[in-house]
Amino acid sequence: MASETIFSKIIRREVPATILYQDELVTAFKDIHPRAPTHILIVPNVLIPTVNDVETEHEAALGRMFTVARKLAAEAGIAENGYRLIMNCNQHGGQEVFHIHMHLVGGKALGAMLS
Ligand code: IU
Repeated sequence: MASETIFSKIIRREVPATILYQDELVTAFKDIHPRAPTHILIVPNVLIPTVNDVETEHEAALGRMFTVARKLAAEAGIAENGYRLIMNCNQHGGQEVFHIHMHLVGGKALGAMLS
């Protein structure tokens, strides 16, 4: 079984975090080291270490991550100007915490990522 990360403790509210949204499938909280004026992490409550471990049984949580991203982007006032959703996978993708998470980043012009 995969090892828990600090994100499981945040989900269970055992360690402090600024939680912006939580339901039975996902939790969203402010990134502790924001790289933009808005930087939120949206995570499934169940531990999925990397995108390589995603199974069909996770599809409800993965879909909810997008609807929560849309809702939080609107609440943050960044929907119209736009934002970026990022999921890093393993070493080459720059993944540091092995509990999958969607970065919702915005509030400034981010430029082209793949140039
Ligand atoms: P990555 O995609 O695994 O590289 O991103 C991990 C993110 O988790 C990174 O932006 C950290 O700042 C963030 N983070 C956090 O918000 N709270 C924590 O306790 C830890 C990491 I550890």
